[in-house]
Amino acid sequence: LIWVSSAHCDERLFQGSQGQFPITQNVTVVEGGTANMTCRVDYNDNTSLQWSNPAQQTLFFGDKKALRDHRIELVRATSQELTIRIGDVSLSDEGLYTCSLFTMPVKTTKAFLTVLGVPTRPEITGFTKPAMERDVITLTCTTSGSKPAAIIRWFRNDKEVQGTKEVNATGKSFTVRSSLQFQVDRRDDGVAYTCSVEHVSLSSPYMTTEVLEVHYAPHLDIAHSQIIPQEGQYFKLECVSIGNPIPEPVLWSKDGGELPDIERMIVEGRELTITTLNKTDNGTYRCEASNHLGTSSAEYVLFVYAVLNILLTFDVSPPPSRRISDPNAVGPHGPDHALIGGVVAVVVFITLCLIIVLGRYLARHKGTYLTHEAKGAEDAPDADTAIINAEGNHVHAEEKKEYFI
Ligand SMILES: *[C@@H]1O[C@H](CO)[C@@H](O)[C@H](O)[C@H]1NC(C)=O
Ligand SMILES: *[C@@H]1O[C@H](CO)[C@@H](O)[C@H](O)[C@H]1NC(C)=O
Ligand SMILES: CC(=O)N[C@H]1CO[C@H](CO)[C@@H](O)[C@@H]1O
Repeated sequence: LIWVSSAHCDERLFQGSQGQFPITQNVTVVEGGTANMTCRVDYNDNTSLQWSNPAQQTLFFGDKKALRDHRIELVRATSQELTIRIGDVSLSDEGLYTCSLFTMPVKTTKAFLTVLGVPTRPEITGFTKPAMERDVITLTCTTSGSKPAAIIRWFRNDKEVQGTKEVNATGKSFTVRSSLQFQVDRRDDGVAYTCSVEHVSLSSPYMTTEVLEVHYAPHLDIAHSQIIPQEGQYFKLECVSIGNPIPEPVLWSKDGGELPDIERMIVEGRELTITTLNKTDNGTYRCEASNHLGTSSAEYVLFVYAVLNILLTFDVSPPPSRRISDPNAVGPHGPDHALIGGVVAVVVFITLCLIIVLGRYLARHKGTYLTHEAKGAEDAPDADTAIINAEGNHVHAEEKKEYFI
């Protein structure tokens, strides 16, 4: 600064602009933008300034335009400054520009014009829609026109994953590719893959997202409405299926054959409903479904418990809310009175047998039940039947225990 002011003060002492070099600055501009190139001298006695391009062609000599290029305009031409403007800059405009001060000898200073190539929006290729499970696919994200080379990042949903990078120079700019190769499985179905392009010329990254669709063979499961299906209850099996495309229809069968054609059994889509369970319903139920990739099935072994219901009704009589039952459960539908009579007879017999068994079981734990055991033993008409029933229904005896607690 001291030197500058003294130069101004001692104009006469200073022999013109001899010894001075013009001052310039490097310029960076985004492709398509406008570059202002400024050249200054601190002291000048009307010596001309000149800008020339990297090809050494003169652009402006003082305020005189030398090159016929409509993109290049004069901004300011004074004895101390020559500023020009280059519009619609292209990558080929990049290079060393020279500002010359025509003293004797000529003094020159160079300024580098950097032109940034803007990357194109990323494109994702290699998507097969839909992909089949176990297919190996390669997703490639491509962006071209960047200078310097853009950075590509991949995200699986929101989690970053590493791709394989490849950079190729095309002319003065770069084509950048990044590939992801993987074997797809059903967990990739519906997953979003995002390619993000970052570059110095972009204020926020460019992003492209593709959602993967994966087709896979069905997988079936059977859900049931009751943990302990009891005679007379409403019972529902649902064939729960996953698969893409959704496997449909669902086919039901029982013990390897067709479902019995009875009113109590209703098939509606993936649901099999038995309105009133009967001992004759026990067996292996199977549902089967397929899509174009395969077939799957699931099985449910139904054992209809008759005794548990009786125990709860006759022996323990817990409040209805404590009974194991589905809220949707429908109670036994009133069969005719003769039938009820028969059932009651059977029920009473089984109950008596069970009282013996349960009495024995409970007697080991609680003394108060000894009376029941004695009474039951007396009333038992047939010891063998009692034992057979006892063994057959051991499970229910344990179930019963739960209701006592
Ligand atoms: C201008 O750019 C050129 C080429 O990139 C470099 O060599 C030089 O140091 C830069 N000058 C300044 C002042 O930054
Ligand atoms: C169960 O089915 C059999 C034969 O279909 C029938 O005789 C019996 O009464 C049914 N039992 C109940 C509890 O509905
Ligand atoms: C088809 C089937 O599983 N039937 C069974 C029903 O339950 C009785 C016992 O109560 C078995 O003996 C059957 O085999």
